[in-house]
Amino acid sequence: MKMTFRWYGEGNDKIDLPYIKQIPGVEGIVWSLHDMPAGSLWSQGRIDTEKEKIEKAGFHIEVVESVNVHEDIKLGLASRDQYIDNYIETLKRLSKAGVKVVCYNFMPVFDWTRTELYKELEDGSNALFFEQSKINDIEPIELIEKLSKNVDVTMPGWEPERLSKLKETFKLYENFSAEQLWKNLQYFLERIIPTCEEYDIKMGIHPDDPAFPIFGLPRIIINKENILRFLNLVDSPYNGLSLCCGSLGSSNNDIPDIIESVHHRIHFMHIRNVKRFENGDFIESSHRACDGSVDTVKVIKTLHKHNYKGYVRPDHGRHIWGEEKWARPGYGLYDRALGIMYILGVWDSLEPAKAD
Ligand code: DNO
Repeated sequence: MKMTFRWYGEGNDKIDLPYIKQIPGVEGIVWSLHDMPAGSLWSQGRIDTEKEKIEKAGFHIEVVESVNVHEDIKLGLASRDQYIDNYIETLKRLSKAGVKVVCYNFMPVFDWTRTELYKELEDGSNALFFEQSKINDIEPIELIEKLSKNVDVTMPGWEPERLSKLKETFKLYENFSAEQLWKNLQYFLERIIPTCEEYDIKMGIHPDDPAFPIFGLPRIIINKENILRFLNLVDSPYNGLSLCCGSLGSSNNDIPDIIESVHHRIHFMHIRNVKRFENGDFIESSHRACDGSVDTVKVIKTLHKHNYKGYVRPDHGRHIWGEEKWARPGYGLYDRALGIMYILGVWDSLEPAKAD
């Protein structure tokens, strides 16, 4: 496996690349042009500047997370083709720059959703938290306003252009079924995958987070059955997965079992842990298997068993040692660095012993 670390870019992430360089084993930066609205065409100049910056710091740029999918594509509106054309051209440009894997999601309206960003844990750290009862009686915009009060960065899925149209977007999703979403996903894949094959760029869909419907919106990349259905929509190795243990772990999924079935189509792994409670709430925990509901050791063992050669990154975790004062919610430096050491520790223990 190839270890990577997600970085939000200069001026948009308080963690500096030289600090990331000090984490053992990190070879690549997972990046994006975070200011590009979904559906826009990325300029080759911007891509190349980012590439230069990251490579100069000693990392590869082979994984992009995310190239966001325009809402009209998810909704299947007539205007979708122009956005798909832009998507295809962006993929070609990324491939020319050396990108190998693109992570994206197909969640209506929102990206990942939580009800609290800094829930205190017993050990004095804090973490992202999802409280089922809170989601049931709050309007989406109210939730975002409440959460963004103490956050001075734009969070994925909460981009101003998305939020300004939230009401209209929700209207478009009225009476919109999961089957329609499947159909629109298939249309999108049938259009982009031939380019991916030609330009050798692998697509990895990210599961829905949380992995169940919220605010009455359908969510489809949520369990093994649906993941298998997804892979058959276009049966090409280029149509693959960014398998996120935390997202799938937010509901009762057997992730090692999913990996057993689909390891050959996983291009990117997000290895992290969440602790699920009986009432449907969940909280991000340390990466350690015994701290959460995901058996991260078994996840790593299963990948190792199948000689997984794809990309991996740690994810979320807690905010520790006071870093919530400056780090992006869910994207601190310390717990993700500890997560990497845990993942590599388990992985290395499975490798042949060092010769004396
Ligand atoms: C959450 C992330 C997601 C992910 C997107 C992929 O922390 O894993 O925001 O980047 O869903 O498009």
